[in-house]
Amino acid sequence: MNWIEDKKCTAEEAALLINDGDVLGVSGFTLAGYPKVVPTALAARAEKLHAEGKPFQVTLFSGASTGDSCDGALARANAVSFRMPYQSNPALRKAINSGAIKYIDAHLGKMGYWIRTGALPRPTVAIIEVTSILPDGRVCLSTSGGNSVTFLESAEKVILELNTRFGDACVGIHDVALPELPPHAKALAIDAAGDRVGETFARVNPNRVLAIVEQSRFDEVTPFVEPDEISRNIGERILDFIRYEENRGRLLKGLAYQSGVGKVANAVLSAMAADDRLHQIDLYTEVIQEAVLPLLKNGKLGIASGTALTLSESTQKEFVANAEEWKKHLVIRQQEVSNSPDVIKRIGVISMNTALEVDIFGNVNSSLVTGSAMMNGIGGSADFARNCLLGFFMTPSVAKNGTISSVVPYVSHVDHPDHDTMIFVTEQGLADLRGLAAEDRARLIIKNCAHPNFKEPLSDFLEYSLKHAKGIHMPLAINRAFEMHQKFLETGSML
Ligand code: 0RQ
Repeated sequence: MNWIEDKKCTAEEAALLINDGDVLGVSGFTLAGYPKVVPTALAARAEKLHAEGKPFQVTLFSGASTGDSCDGALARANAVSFRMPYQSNPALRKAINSGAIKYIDAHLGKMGYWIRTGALPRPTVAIIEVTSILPDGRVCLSTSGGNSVTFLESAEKVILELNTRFGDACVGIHDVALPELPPHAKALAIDAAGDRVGETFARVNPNRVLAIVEQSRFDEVTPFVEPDEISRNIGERILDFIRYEENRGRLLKGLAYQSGVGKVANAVLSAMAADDRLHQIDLYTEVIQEAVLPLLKNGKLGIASGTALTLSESTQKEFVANAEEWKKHLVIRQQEVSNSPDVIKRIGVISMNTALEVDIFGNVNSSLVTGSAMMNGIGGSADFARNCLLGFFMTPSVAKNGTISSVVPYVSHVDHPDHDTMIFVTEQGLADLRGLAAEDRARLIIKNCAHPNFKEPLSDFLEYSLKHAKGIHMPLAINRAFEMHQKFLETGSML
């Protein structure tokens, strides 16, 4: 019998190989390509041990968010002590915000690099979803690249989940390569979204593979929601602006696009697919999400390069049926490459990310509600925002039925400082902040982006700050900077 057959076992048997205090490195990125049965079995094991009064918790590293059968199951079982670097699962989020799980939100392009350079511990156990295993140790990763190669190379023990649901659909989609490490690392030769520099398969040392667990499950991704009117409005404003810049000769042709996660980001791509004046585009992005498909089906997609193929279940079935055709347009990379500052800069990317709130001076908060409650995390948004050629941050002007203004005097947490932001867009309008000093930025953001219900308190704050701030270079009166947030905390509304 070859080693592959030899190592096949059940999820429960594989879970027994994991010990209290282990550092797990799991595949998966924005609900694509994560292990689906071993984490659930591990959660059951943790619950049993807890019932016997025994401790059992692990550190959980991933590419980004994983599905409920991983992040959710482990969080509900109180089996995670520490999580990194991005999540979106409600049970996990609740545990993070209650203090039960320690969490570090990190730039997604840096996570693997930190492990490879020793800033973070190497995983003791890697649990990686693959769609095929070859006798020589080559494996085909499934629907995401994430940090899987880093985990496969650095973990002492490897557990493979062999997902048979995708057949050969993922073979040929991956470009498996990692950047060289300093000093004197050579640049990756990726100058266009479709350039390939690596191999189709990842590699694992068979001696370190302790278990292979078969399963046949699609990624648990919620169905695609058609964009609402506000999201469509924001998408159209971005497209209008891009066209305006191109007509003025201020925007180079041939740039690739990056689009963040969420319903607004989806709407922008949908608007692009429906726009007759938009010709073929490439994406050099992080998450290749459902909204990319209309572009593909309309013949408008050149190449979409990313680190995750995040599709609803019905679209995953379509992918399997049409894989040979779709794969001509898709490349999945490791996240150190999809989010590489060097590559993003050289390709030239138009970046579009979502904010929870923006302030009148140009800072952006994408992750922490009222500065303390974690939503998902910064994700890869800063990898792109700082290194793109043209960058948009978009948000509806109000949240929670109009009771919260997304434009505030000062953000309650800074993910993207004013040095890294360029253009803000809400359904009210667009503010091009490039080349504007602080007071001018503030006036433009209030005028163009704030909801009419909040223009007055924002202007009032600015005028007060211009009189009372210590320095007028940045007219920020600290004593009133969080007045709107404070009102929300006290009354449940900023109105
Ligand atoms: O909550 O669902 O309970 O109503 O936040 O907001 O408007 O549904 O928007 O789905 O586009 O998500 C920033 C979270 C936006 C996301 C964020 C509430 C609002 C709602 C979601 P409800 P919407 P979206 C690539 C790039 C960071 C990472 C990133 C995100 C919920 O896009 O996580 O961009 N981005 N990565 O009601 C309180 C405010 C609020 C607010 C909105 N000011 N205060 N609640 N909400 N504004 C991907 C990766 O890196 C992996």
